[in-house]
Amino acid sequence: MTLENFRNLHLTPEVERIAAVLSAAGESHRLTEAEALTLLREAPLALLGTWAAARKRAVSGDAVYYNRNIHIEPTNICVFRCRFCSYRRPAGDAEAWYHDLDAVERLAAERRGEPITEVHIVGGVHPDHDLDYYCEMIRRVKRQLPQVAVKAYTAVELHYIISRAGLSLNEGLRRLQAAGMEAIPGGGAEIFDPEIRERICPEKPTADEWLATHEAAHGLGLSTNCTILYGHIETYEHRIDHLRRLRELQDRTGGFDAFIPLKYRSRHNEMTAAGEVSLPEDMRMMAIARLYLDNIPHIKAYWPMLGIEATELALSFGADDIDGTIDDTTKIYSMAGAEVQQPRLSTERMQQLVRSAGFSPVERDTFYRPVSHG
Ligand code: V47
Ligand code: SF4
Repeated sequence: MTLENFRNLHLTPEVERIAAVLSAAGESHRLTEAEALTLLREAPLALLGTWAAARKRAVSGDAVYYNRNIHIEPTNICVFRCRFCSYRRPAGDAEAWYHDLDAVERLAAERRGEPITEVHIVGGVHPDHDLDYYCEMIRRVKRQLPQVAVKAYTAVELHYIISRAGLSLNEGLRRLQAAGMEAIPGGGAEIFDPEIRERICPEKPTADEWLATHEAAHGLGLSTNCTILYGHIETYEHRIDHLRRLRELQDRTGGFDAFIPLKYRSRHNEMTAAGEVSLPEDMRMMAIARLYLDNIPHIKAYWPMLGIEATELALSFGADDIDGTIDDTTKIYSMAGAEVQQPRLSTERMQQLVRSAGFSPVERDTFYRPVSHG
């Protein structure tokens, strides 16, 4: 990419300097935090899109990944009270739900014979269960669906369960892995900055605890994802600080498969007054993630949260993954006011979405291996 390409864009002097560095050094220049911050603040959207899309092509070529998955959300009863959460309910509330182990196993059994490759288990952090219960839940899902990969429990749930068991993270994760857990979703990261974290989710495990949980998982060879919850009361500095901590951990372990920028959705929670950021702002975040997180291979545009049209657009801003078919099995975003109220996409619709953005759809499993059903 030469600077010539951007001659007719109005660049601030600092963006122009970064553009010169990037066009001279290309892939070999690693954005500093200060540069990432400047780009997030000042770079024209067209420039961010061009760079991020070029970086995406260098990493995954034409491919955009999707999978066939379902979510199981065993409960929305939770010991924590995150202020951005529209999903949690206190025990006894009319809108609280709880599926015991038999019910979870039935939910899995209903899917027998379907070509799904992943079950994503996530939910509230229930006060009453021990580590054996969570191990048993994984075993029961695997008993019904032996072919799927179980991606289970955020670092927040894991940290809580394992510390209550009085075990080290390593030992607790090892037991869950032995029960059949193969991957860990990226939730619970929110914003690492301690002041913002204290204001939006004061009771949750700290940033260091979240990072330590993923580091221990990487040490055991578990695949994990990472996220940010952006677009509420945080500043651009907080976002870049968050990405820095993820990039540093990834430099040490290489264990993150994908980064998922989660847009804060503002309905029906205590932070409604924060509002929601605009579509261009979502695309800036997507592009900066692709450019700054040069060591995380996949950037996921999570369609139930972004909406289908924004997801298609995100593929021109560095995303190379759109998550899965889901089949109306998650409520986290619909309860927070996302446009998609019954998240379900056919594989044909996913492929069409990817093609109309100019890419080639590739069905993947949890570990980004191509899947063919022939
Ligand atoms: O940690 C909760 C977020 C996360 C809201 O790893 C909200 O593949 C926006 O992490 N507005 C859980 N976001 C979901 C999650 C996830 C989803 C899909 C794929 C993967 C993956 C991980 O949902 C929570 C929190 O950050 N969340 N409330 C809200 N109002
Ligand atoms: Fe509980 Fe998760 Fe909601 Fe926080 S975001 S209150 S941990 S369900």
